[in-house]
Amino acid sequence: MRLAVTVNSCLIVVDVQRDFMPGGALPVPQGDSVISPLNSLIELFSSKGLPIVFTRDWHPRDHISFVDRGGPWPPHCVINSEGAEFHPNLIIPPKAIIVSKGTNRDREAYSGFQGTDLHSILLEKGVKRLFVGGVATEYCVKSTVIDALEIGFETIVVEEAVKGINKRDELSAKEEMIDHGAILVKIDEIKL
Ligand code: VGL
Ligand code: ZN
Repeated sequence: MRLAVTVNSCLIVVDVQRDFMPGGALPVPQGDSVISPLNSLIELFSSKGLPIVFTRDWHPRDHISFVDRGGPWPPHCVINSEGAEFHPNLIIPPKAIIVSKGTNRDREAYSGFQGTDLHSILLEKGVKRLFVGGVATEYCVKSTVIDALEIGFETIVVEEAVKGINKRDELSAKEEMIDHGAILVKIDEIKL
């Protein structure tokens, strides 16, 4: 399947932050493998003047998802910490749109749409088609993709640009996204 980057396309880069990369607080094994394909997409969208959204996990230090509050995760992506920074090799163009999520101490937010302005930002820009990459496939990527599909965006997941924490969960997440209407493509299937 060949898919075009149309004038109403937007690239969504999910949570490519230090804490989700090898050596971070909540690492995705080989999570940094997404950076090079993402940078290619970022340069492509940039050169076409198309919008690029970078979501980031952005938690208060006493966030509900952290183990000390009975949540499943070690502390990660604490607001303004080094671990919350985008990976240093990720290209962040000057016009990048940054969307912070999980900012409410009492609410978990895996999806980039949850408790953010992402939907209205995309509407305002006339976006119809989303290309998505980032981490983790079975958490924030999956939730963002399913929310996007439920809103009605055409949603394309770029295989080389996503990575999961756990192989089996990643596989079922991909099936779940496809069941909701997502299109999975390899990066060289994207028509320039
Ligand atoms: C994520 C676990 C906890 C993610 C965020 O970005 O997929 N996973 N917080
Ligand atoms: Zn988190």
